[in-house]
Order: sequence, then structure tokens, then C-alpha cells
Amino acid sequence: MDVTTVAAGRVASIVRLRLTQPPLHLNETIVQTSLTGHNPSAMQRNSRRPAGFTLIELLVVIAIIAILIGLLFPAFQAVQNQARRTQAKNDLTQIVTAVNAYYTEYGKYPLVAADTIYGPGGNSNALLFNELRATAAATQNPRKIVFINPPDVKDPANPRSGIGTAAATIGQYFDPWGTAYAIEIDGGYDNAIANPYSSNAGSTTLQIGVIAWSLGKDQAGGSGNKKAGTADDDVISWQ
Ligand SMILES: [Ca+2]
Repeated sequence: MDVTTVAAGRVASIVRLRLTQPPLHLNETIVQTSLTGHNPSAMQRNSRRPAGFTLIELLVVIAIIAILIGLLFPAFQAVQNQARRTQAKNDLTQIVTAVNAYYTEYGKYPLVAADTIYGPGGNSNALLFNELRATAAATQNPRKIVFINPPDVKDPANPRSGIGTAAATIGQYFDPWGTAYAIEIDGGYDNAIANPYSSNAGSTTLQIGVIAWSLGKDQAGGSGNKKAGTADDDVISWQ
């Protein structure tokens, strides 16, 4: 028996041994990989990892989303507040225009015989807007001319951006933060009204017939520096 015959016999016995054993997938993978080189699909197919996310991966994703929301929320609030300021400024311009249109129509200001403030710190602004809106309660708008026509508030219990409809607020014109607009009219007819702010809002006596303002987001006003304290966020018609 030569060397070749012995070797052939051993190979035959190994093959027989292999054939009698159940197939081993792991060995097949190794053979396949070694034959074809790197084969990711074969490795993936035989991966023992289940489909889906692990708890750690989910927690990381949730943490990233929470951080993004935390970053975006203040920016969103700032944009929303700026939109409200723009709305308030637009409303104030319309209010001043409406009072001036009343003056043009009737040759006098509505109601007043002396410099008068309507809204916070004065009479209810519903008295003024009843005239300007020509409602049934108007007493000095005989031609029933509508000088301004704001929408009613959406939520009567929490009035914002419109005319109040609840018993306690009916007829009042509210700013986007929920405080009634303030309006001062030159009822003394000397083209001079007192500035509600002592500084940083023009001279202490304004040479204007009508001014209007909103107390802003903090819903509080002040008679001092326009650029300080609760007056800082107020929106005014004359600057
Ligand atoms: Ca304020």
C-alpha cells in the first residue's frame, strides 16, 4: 500500500463521516465565506440578532427628540409672541384710524369733552367701541357708520384678539394677550395729550389727537420708563 492509497482512504473515511453527521450551518458559513471572500449578505442572513431596536437605542432616540423639542420650544414661543405684537400693532393702528375717521365724519371726537382714557386705568373701552362699531348701545353715532369692525373673541371666558361677548366683558376690545386695549383721546381739543409713559416713549405731552396702546404679554402697564419693568413689552401706536 503506497502513500497515495493511504491518503485516498483517509479522505474517503472523512467524507463518509461528514455525510453521516447533520449539517452544521456555522461551518457552512465559514466555508462559504472563505470561498467567496467577504460576503455581508451571508453574514447578515445568519445573524442571531433579532429585528427591531434595543432598549438603549430607543432611549437614545427619545433623548435626542427631547433635546430637539427643548431647543425649539423657546424659539416657537418667541415667534408666537412676535406675531401677537404685530397683531396688536395692527389693531392699534386701526383703532386710531377709526377714531380719526369718526372725527372727520362728525367734526368731533366720540363721547369726550376732556382728555379721556378708555381701557385699563380709565373708562371701559366698550363705551368707545360701541360708538365706533355703531352697535345698538351707541348714542353718538346717529348715521350708524361702522368705523371699525373687529371679530368677536373665540373664547368668551378667556377673551383675546377681539370683542368680548361675556356679560362682564361685552363690547370691550381685547388685545392678543387678553387685556383690553387702552385709548386716549384729546377731548380738550388742544392737540395735546399726556403721555402715559414718563420716558422713552416720546415727549411727556404728545401733540397727537388719539393714541392707543396694549399692556403686552405681561398684561401689566406702567407710567414710568417705557423700556423698563412691566412697560417694556407694551405695544404703543405712536412709535
Ligand atoms: Ca406690559
